[in-house]
Amino acid sequence: TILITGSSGQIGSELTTRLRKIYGARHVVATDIKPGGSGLEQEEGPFETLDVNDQRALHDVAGKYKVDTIIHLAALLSATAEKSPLFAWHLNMGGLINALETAKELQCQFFAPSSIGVFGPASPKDSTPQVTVQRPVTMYGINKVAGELLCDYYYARFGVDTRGLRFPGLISYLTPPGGGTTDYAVEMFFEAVRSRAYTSYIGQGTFMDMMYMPDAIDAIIALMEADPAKLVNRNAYNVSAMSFDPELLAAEIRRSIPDFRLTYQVDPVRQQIAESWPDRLDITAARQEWGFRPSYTLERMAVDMLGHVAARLPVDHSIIA
Ligand code: VAH
Repeated sequence: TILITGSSGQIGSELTTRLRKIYGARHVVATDIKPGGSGLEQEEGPFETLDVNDQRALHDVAGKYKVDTIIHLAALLSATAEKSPLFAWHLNMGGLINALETAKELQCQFFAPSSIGVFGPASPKDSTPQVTVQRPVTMYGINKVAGELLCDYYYARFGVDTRGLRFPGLISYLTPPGGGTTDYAVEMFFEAVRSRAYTSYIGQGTFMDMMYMPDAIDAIIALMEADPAKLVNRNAYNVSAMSFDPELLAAEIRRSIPDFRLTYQVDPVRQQIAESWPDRLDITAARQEWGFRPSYTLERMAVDMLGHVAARLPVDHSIIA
């Protein structure tokens, strides 16, 4: 049985649905601090309201369902964490250590996402290596570097089978991202369909790694099912499917919505975060150690995204060429 924390978040809501399809709804326990679940789950399954900072509650829920796998997604993302750094430290680090302690006590396999946010200005920007300088300048990045080291420690010291992925910006049509820096890419798709115009808070020429949510979900499953003997970099693998700036994304959207207009109103805080991150990751280790291969390119993602967004928004669908 799998326990997911943060199951109503951007990754959690799609991962819960997918895992219930694969392993059976009753084998996937969704938990979130928000009561009642995301409402997106197609298959009903167990849900528990859970604050990951309450270790006793976390341990009790995990024991109640006899879980053997913990997927710990509950956290604050980069922009939100910069607004409340102390709260972010306590939630991101307190939640993680509680989840790791529970995994240790119940001998669970463990997954926690890391991020391109672990890299900072001193890291190589292009083809950022799997192993390189990690001196992030954001509270979120600090949390993710500490998180990677903690997960490696629980593996080396206590034998907890911890695995992680350094996610790029994730793009999905089901659940809006919550408080990230890469969220502009998701917003651009929705605004393109809604109003055929978008004002980007990230500046022209600011490249970041990105990936479509289906590829992110596939990567989590592939990593968790990978042969442990082959895993060297465990916490956490560079993964990415594409790299673009607002201009490139807008050009792709214009293939379907020719009169789409992009303007800029740069948000200095999120622009500074974005500029501290890599432009393009090297994903060799993930490919070599567990066969990571994303299937959505920017072109293919844009067509799929626009189709789904149009289907969800009350607009006349003829605007999609
Ligand atoms: C964020 N979407 O923007 C998250 C992610 C790499 C970006 O960590 O904070």
